[in-house]
Amino acid sequence: MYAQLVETGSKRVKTLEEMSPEERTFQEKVDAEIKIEPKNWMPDAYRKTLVRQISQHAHSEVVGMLPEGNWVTRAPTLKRKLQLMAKIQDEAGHGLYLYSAMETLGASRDEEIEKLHQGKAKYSSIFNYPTLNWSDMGAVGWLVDGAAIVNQVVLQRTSYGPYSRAMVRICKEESFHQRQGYQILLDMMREGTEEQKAMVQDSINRLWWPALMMFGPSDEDSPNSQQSMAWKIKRKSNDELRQMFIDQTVPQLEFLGCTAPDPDLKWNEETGHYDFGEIDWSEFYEVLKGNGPCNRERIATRKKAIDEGTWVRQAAKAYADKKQQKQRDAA
Ligand code: FAQ
Repeated sequence: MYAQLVETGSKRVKTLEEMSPEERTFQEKVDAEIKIEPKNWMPDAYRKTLVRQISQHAHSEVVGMLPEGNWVTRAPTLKRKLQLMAKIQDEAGHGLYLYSAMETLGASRDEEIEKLHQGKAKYSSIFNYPTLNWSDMGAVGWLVDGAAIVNQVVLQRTSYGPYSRAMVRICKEESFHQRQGYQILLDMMREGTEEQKAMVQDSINRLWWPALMMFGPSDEDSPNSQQSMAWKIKRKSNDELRQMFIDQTVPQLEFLGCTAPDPDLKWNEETGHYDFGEIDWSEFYEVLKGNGPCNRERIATRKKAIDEGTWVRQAAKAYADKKQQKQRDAA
């Protein structure tokens, strides 16, 4: 079906017959699973969609460091502290790969970051929730990185070459993140006090639904999905990925000895999947509008980091310019 569709610049998709020769060649290439590379011709709307998605993804990685950064100074042991610091540094690296992949499309990193600071660019809704206790570090690793992996494993096959290649390395690192998170929770459930076990359940109660929202609106309410699937930017729909995540996570939840805050969650023998309750989409859209528990704090923190780092960037640039001038003088 998707081989028959191509972009129009609006949310509508058109058939192969409606396309210009350039658009048709592009779509045939995508359908043949040939990667699109930066210098190849591409429809403007394909480029825009990728800049939007990759910049949002990069912003998510960078803003995503903040809820975890909150716990570095309070990690319970040296080993946990080192693991958490390594994980947070990995997220910074993911942000950098992704901004670089976005720049191959001709977009400006500074401009996209400025849009984030002005509240014009989105980042994953999940990072607008607070991290209130140590077991949240476990739940973030297990649920948030777990959800991110389900989405990103599929993105390794996305049609744009630089994005797909960035995903390969990112997925490897996210797997370590997910395991270290799960291990934190397992240790607390196996060796912890009753209070610590209750803490784990509390983290799951708070982060379960926001983790499910990471996959985006239901397919029928997702304005970008149809076109993004036609271009093979997205390879599976929001609802398909959400279901995959639930199916793989519930057995892990049971192994922990915990429960989900969803009375409707149950195995369905007929479909071979877990049924689950209705997501509170009004909460999701409120968070997207900037009204989540931590939206303002997250953006203020990112702005402060950029402002306070200005002198470092200026000094590094002045040094690089000087060095280049010296090389030119010597030549
Ligand atoms: N939060 O039409 P759709 C991580 C927006 S990385 C905020 O379905 P699309 C690692 C969407 O952008 C997590 N906004 O959109 C980590 C669109 O906005 P528009 C990030 C959301 O793009 C772990 C509008 O709603 N991962 O966690 C969300 O086709 C731990 C309509 O939605 C990625 O970004 C949301 N949850 O599908 C780091 C993966 N959902 O058009 C630190 C790449 C939707 O107004 C610590 N992205 N929106 O600009 C994707 O796969 C897709 O962009 C989706 C959304 C699936 C997120």
